[in-house]
Amino acid sequence: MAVMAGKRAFLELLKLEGVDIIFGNPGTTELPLMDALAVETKLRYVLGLQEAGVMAMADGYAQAGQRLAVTNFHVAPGLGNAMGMLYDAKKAGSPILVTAGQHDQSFTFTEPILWDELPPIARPLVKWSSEVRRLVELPRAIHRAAKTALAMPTGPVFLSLPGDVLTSEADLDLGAPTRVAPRVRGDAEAIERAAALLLEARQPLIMAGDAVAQSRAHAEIVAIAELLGAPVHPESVPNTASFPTSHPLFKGALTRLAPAMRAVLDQHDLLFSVGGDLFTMSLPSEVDPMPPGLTVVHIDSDPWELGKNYPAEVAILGDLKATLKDLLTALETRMTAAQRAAARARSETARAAIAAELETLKARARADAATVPIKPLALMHAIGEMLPADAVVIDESVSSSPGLRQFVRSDDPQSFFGLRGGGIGWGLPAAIGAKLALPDRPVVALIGDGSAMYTCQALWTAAHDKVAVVFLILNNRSYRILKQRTNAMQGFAAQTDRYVGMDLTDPAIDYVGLARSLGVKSARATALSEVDDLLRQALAQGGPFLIDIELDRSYTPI
Ligand SMILES: Cc1ncc(C[n+]2csc(CCOP(=O)(O)OP(=O)(O)O)c2C)c(N)n1
Ligand SMILES: [Mg+2]
Repeated sequence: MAVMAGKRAFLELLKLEGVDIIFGNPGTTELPLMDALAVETKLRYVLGLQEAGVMAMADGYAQAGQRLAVTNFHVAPGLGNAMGMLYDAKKAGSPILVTAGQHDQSFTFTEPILWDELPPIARPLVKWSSEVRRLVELPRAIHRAAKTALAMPTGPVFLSLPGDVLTSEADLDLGAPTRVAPRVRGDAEAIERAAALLLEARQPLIMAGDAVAQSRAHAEIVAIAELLGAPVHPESVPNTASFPTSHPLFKGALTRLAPAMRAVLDQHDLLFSVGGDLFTMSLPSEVDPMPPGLTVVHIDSDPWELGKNYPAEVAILGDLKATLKDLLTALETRMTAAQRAAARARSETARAAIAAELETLKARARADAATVPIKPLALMHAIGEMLPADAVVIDESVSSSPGLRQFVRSDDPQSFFGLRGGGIGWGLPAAIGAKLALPDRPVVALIGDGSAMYTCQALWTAAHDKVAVVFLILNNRSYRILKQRTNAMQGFAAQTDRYVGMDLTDPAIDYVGLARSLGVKSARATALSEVDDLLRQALAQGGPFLIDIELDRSYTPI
């Protein structure tokens, strides 16, 4: 026990929980904390100039580092600004302790400026939302929050910190962290049933979800895919490297539109979802993506996802790595010689089909390699050729994404992070967080021009904190995806060629000037050869760098 002020106790508790960065944007209610930070040597405060960017930086840090991230915001408006990116963090299951300062409790009943109840604002998007009312509760609150954020399924939590809790003093026992041991093995009997079904299937398909990368289960899922001779798609909104993309059974991204998904699934008699969400789609459709009678086997670390939309013949709750290991043993034990032979033949057919598809895609990309303005597919191919093997890609490429997963190697679990929630503006700051978590790896962010503008203030943080991310702005001077989708409606916009609210022109945004004004070096590329030169230069020079890539604007056909 020691007499301590709340502001110091908060920092000590975070350090006990292994935290080394607070991402924040301060106001008067956070001033006690900022005062404590003035004499703090181990915890770093990373300032973001708008809370949405702060939240996404923390998200990138939490996901890439697979560790607890902490944010600190200023009362209701600060938390409000962060909510869109908190939604993305929730969908990605990012372990983040979100905190916000609150007015002194003696003062709140008068409804001071900036005041509102905070826990109800955060509550829909977090696993636990509360307010610390007395300093003596602070240790328990912080430890509970950290444990909860990191326990499976991981996700953000929220604590409101009234000013008087931070300024008062008390004799405190700081307690100690708890970590829930994560390697929970799935039900043994269910694993046997799953193995039997997988071995009976003639055309199994594996859908690899984010939980694979989060549980570091690459070796296990690869062994199972190879044993079954099954092709592997990432889940429909993939935000991690859930399967090594250079593996010959990796079939590339699925389209998030129901008819396309159905066309893929119609070719299979069993869907094995390995931590994959069935399904996150973009638009409603008359067509159900799930063929009737398709057998579903699903393993997930999140019970909510099991049988959420479609019944699973076998549903297993467990850590992916631990459970897949057991499943692999069950498969190997049960597999007959005839099943092995069938799997080998299936594997050869699948590998040949995937290689042919990849070759066709590459040929299309190569054919456009010299075209100006740059075609997105040609750009993705070129980026795939240029990136160093240890690169970490942050993906918010929106309509420019086709080909990305096939062309860009992301073979290890920390090599790729994409937008899970769909709230754009995530990628630019998330890349800064990812680089802070993985300082020894090159981090390259692929960001749509529209998306970049939601959180472009984060460029200043990259400059200020010398975070060497390479930002590639995929600049088609439009919300191209919205044009594509409006055009597909075949309504007035398609007839008149007028797309209201989707052109980022008059004036065109000067991303090079924008980056420079925020202290980030930058240059424009209009041909692939320039992208190549600039990317090499950017990766070599050791600080943040933005390349504004002028892309083809055409949006038809979808
Ligand atoms: C926070 C938020 N606001 C609005 C949208 C709707 N929206 C989805 S994609 C998009 C445009 C993206 O433009 P850009 O980043 O330039 O990518 P492009 O479509 O041109 O490839 C918009 C506005 C969203 N998803 N999230
Ligand atoms: Mg755009």
